[in-house]
Amino acid sequence: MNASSWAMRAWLALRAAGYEFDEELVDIRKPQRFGNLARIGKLSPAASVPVLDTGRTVIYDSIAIMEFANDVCNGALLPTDAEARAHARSVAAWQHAGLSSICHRISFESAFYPVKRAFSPTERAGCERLFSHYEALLARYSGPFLFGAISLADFMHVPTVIRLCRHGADLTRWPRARSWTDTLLHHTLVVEWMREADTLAPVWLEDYLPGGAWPAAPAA
Ligand SMILES: N[C@@H](CCC(=O)N[C@@H](CS)C(=O)NCC(=O)O)C(=O)O
Repeated sequence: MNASSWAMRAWLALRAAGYEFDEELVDIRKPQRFGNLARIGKLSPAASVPVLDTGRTVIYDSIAIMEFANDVCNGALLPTDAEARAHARSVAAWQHAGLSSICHRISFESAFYPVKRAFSPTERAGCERLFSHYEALLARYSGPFLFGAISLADFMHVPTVIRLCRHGADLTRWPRARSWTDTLLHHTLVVEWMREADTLAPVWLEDYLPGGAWPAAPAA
């Protein structure tokens, strides 16, 4: 729960859809990661988490699980207008297909570190690009979520918001995005996940600090 942003996204969408499922936590810390993912590989060709087994079908990618969540609640998690829906899917796909390269060393795992480092200039520029985009979406669709009502696009971006906000991202220039991040971070499902994730031992990633030295990190 403090290591897989993909699992969190799928979980948020399924819970928001009211889909009932049993959870099985998979420990993806090394070295047990390899054996545990090999076990997942027996039911899913991707051998990754998250994976949803409906009893009839194994759905093994977060975006497919999220689309399934939207389907089981009759499309309530995407806009009704076809163009807005395609736009929301673009925002979700952007995250899924590569947005994690923005501030990639500020990983989801690092959101749970007791000491945070400051953003580098490149990371600060990445945050600006991202928050300007959120601000524009919130202006276009009038908030309070990216496409008006809460949608898969918001759930897809929750872990990114968490990792950047927990590193003290300054949102003063983007008031709509600031209020959106506040709303998201206080969403009952996000609070439920984070409450448990915050109790777990942090998963240290060596590339968090330049040179990999830990824990002598400067406070952010
Ligand atoms: N595209 C996949 C990515 C899932 C993914 O990368 N999960 C990681 C854990 S956060 C994993 O299980 N990786 C397997 C591995 O490293 O072999 C999805 O969206 O579900």
